[in-house]
Amino acid sequence: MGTTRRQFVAGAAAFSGGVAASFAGTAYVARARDALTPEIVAEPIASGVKHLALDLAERPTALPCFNGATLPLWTFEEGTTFPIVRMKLGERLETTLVNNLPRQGEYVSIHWHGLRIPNDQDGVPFLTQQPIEPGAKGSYSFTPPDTGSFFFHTHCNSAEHFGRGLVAALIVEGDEISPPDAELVLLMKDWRISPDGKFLPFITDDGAARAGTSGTVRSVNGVTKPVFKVPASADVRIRFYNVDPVRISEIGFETAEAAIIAVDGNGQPPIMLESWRLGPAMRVDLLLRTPPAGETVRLMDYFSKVPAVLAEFVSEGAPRRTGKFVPQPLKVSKFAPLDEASAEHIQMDFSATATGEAVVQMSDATGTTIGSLCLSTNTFWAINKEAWPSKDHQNLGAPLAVLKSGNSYVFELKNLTPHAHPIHIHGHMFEVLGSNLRRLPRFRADTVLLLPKERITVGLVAGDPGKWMFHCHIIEHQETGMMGYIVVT
Ligand SMILES: [Cu+2]
Repeated sequence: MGTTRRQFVAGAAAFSGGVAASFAGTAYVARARDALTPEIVAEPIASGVKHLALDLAERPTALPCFNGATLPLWTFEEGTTFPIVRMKLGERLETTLVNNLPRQGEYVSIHWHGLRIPNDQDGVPFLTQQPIEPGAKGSYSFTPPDTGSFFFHTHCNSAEHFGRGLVAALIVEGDEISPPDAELVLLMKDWRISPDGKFLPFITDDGAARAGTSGTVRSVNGVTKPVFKVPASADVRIRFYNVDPVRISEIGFETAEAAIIAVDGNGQPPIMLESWRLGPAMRVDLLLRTPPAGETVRLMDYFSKVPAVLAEFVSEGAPRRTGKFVPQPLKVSKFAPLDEASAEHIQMDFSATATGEAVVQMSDATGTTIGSLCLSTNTFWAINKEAWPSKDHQNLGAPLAVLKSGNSYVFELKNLTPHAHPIHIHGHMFEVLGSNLRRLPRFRADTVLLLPKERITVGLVAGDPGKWMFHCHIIEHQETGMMGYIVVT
């Protein structure tokens, strides 16, 4: 034998489909796709209609992580804090929505994060639809073209909406070649709660002008360090979501073997997991080989100075699998191939505004004035020197770029700030091509974490015509200027 596969991959300078990489100090190995497991494209597995009725309202809720307090959450339905909506590839999603939020002027619209759906269903107030006012109803109808772990949220006053829990998973099934032994959906979200059990302000100038205003209580599925029972010696699929508006995490298991099988819903040649960074809105699907019965595995967040336990998994029952862990890849979605040779290059600079710089200089920042009308009065951030919204809803300003549907583009995302920014594009998936700071595997994503001072190139083939938002998903950054739109004609 001599050389193990892992050593071979790690030692190869360039290896088709995979690279040995260092992820900002944390080594991981990206495996090349096994020649025996070619990519299989996911095809529709069902037809018909999936109905979803959303009733956005304030619902006093005592989550386990609230330590006995009951907080006025805003949720999509009675009885469930984070709905997990499942549908099958090929089904049409028909959503009805009623806005019963308790505040006058609290407009809503639903954005279906990561889904390549027609622009008029994308759920951006004023840009793709009129917002739905309190007491009013709305509807959405589309057939998701891709399988994967997606989610939905509102797109106006989002820092407060995320802060009050208004977020839900949308899972499009049909990507499994063979089913795992079990599946878990984990939604990581912090809460901003005072010691006496009240919500703290969801936005602060001080936070918005820096890395964001952090939560005070951590949770996964509303529980601090939840413990999950899993089958022993089994392959368990974990759909991990970072739905916090602020937190950047770097997840990994302390002991067990696991592989990344999808990023932002996109099936990937499995990458053995050492750790993986997720900014707000980013998702990763993992396949975990659980230990023998009676043993526990801990999912950690290594990003914080002191690694934090996110969740524990306790194995039980008869072993499901023997032999070494060979992660089964997922089926993949169809994408028009990126033509890098002909691609037009477009620069996107992410920077602070003069106001943002000034706030950072202030030591005693006061409360803020982010309105619920989807406009902010403070602009701390800009893309290509334009802060959103520059004027008002009737005058959106120029698009950041005008693309032609079907043509290939390479964006150079340049972070001129000392903070990380998870950059999200609506209605498309980027192909991450490279970074000036680190070696990355090539993968598809709808949200790319741009580290301080980093330059990342991403490719995309322009999709459906329309106005597509392009913004940082640290919600306070988005709401204080780091947002714009791209026109596809
Ligand atoms: Cu940002």
